[in-house]
Amino acid sequence: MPTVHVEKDRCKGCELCTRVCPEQALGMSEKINAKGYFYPVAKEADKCTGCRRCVLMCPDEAIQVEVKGKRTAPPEALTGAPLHYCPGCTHGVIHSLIGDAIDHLGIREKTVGIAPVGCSVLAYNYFNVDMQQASHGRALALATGIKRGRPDLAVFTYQGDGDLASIGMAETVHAANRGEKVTAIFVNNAIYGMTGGQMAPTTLPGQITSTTRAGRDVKHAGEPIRMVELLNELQTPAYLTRVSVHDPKHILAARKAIRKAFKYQMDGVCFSLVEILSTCPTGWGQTPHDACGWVVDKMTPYFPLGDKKVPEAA
Ligand SMILES: Cc1ncc(C[n+]2csc(CCOP(=O)(O)OP(=O)(O)O)c2C)c(N)n1
Repeated sequence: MPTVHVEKDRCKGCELCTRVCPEQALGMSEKINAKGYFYPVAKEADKCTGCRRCVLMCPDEAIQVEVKGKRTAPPEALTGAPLHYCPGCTHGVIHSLIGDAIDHLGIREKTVGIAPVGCSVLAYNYFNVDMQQASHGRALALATGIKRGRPDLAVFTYQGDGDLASIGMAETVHAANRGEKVTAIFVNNAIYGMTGGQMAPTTLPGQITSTTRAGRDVKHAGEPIRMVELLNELQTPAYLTRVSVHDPKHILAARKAIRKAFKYQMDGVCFSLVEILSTCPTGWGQTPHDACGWVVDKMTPYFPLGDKKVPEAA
């Protein structure tokens, strides 16, 4: 019978695991953990089929599943340091997917990541690869220098929408236009998370933020920027795709896209940008579960999922 292992003190009680369990095998604890959160317990353990949806959905690497003596494990390309993100924030899911891609391609020893300024400013603590810290918006300029100096390395940037699409817009467009052979992981949560939930270039029309109390007014603030579509206008070959991590099925699709993006780079094929729709339950003022629903209902109509550009060599 499959066994669910919960590292209870890593859990922040977001309940995303219990929500995605198709058998309702998981429930929440009666007691709190060392951080003060309720954590998942296998209340109906015999119902678990070992599907691993809870493992995929956990943003804190707090759950592993064992089936026939084989236990899932967090990627080696992650350090295992507890993540500082808010409960239910899907930055952690995206970290796991990048770690998975690095492990999958066996490139841990030659990968360099660039941490941004934003909620993921501490990403250098979480990836078990060489990391650099760029000033706000400059990650792709730094990535360009590293990759040109050492073309044998796998270089990726990890950037929020404020970082990549606002202050770093020029760096992004020019790195893509030059066809730098690096991988940009673009986390679109439609808000400036770190600084208190202000409007970002990707904030949706009518979306309430701390600086748009009556909702984004496109007459004054313009329409949200669709980065994948904007970069698709460039002639340079690239891999441009948009994915989401609001449920296990989409997490698997995102995993595929991130693996591909790193593979294109290692094959010297092209610049790649994977835009990932991500939640900000704190900034949006929603529960983690509702935030995942908001991605589907509000974000995906404006930011359609799927490949926008795939290189010919692919
Ligand atoms: C040059 C500069 N300008 C502004 C800031 C303030 N600042 C820090 S993070 C941030 C926005 C981060 O938002 P985003 O990139 O969307 O990432 P998130 O926090 O949502 O993950 C801003 C404006 C800064 N640190 N440096």
